[in-house]
Amino acid sequence: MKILITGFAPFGGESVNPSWEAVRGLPEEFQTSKGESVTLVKQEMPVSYDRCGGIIKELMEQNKPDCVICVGQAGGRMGLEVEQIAINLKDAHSPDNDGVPYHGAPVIEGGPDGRFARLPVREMVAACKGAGIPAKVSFSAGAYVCNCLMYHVLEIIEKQYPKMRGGFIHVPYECGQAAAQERAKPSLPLSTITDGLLACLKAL
Ligand code: PCA
Repeated sequence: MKILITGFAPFGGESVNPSWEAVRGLPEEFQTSKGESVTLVKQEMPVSYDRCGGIIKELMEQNKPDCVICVGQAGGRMGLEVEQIAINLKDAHSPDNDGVPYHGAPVIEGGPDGRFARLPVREMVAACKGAGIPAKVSFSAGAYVCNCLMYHVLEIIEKQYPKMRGGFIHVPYECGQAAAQERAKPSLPLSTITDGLLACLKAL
C-alpha cells in the first residue's frame, strides 16, 4: 500500500510545525498490523487556503496513492486527533501564510456542507491509545487551512479516485513549542507524536 502523507509548514509565528517534523521522522517503509507492506510518500504543504488544493491534487495524480493522510498542528489539543469530518467553510481570525484571510467563504462553491473522512477513524484512535499515546476522534478540524485541505482531499477522492482512502490527523504542540510560551499548554514530545502517527497508519 502506498500512502501519501503530508505535514504543514510553520505558521502563526512558530518556527516549527510538529506535523511536518513528525511526518519527516516516520519510517519510509513498514508493515501494517495486518502484515501489509507500506511505502510512504512525504510532502510538506504550505499554509495556504488557495494553493493547498491544487498542490494535493497534483501529488495525488503523480503518486496515485492508495491512501492520503494529511497532518496538521492544532495547538491546545491534548493528544492526536483523527478528524471525522471536513466542512465547506473557510473562516478564521488569522490570515494564512500568504496573508489571505477568509471569513465565512466556502472551500468549494456549491459543494456539500461536510465530507466524512474515508478512514477507519475509531480503529486508528484505538491503535494510537493502545500504543500508550493519547488520542481521540475529533468532530471538528476547524475552519482554517487544515480543514480546507481535508475538504479538498475528500472532494478529489470522490470525484476522481473512488477507491482511495483519505483523511486528516491533528497533532498537539511538541514540548519545545509549549515550553516557549508564557503559560503552559498541552504538548507531547515530537518522538511520541511520530510514534502516534505510526500507530494510526499501522491500523489502516
Ligand atoms: N494547522 C492549521 C493550518 C496548518 C496547521 O498545521 C490548522 O489547524 O488549520
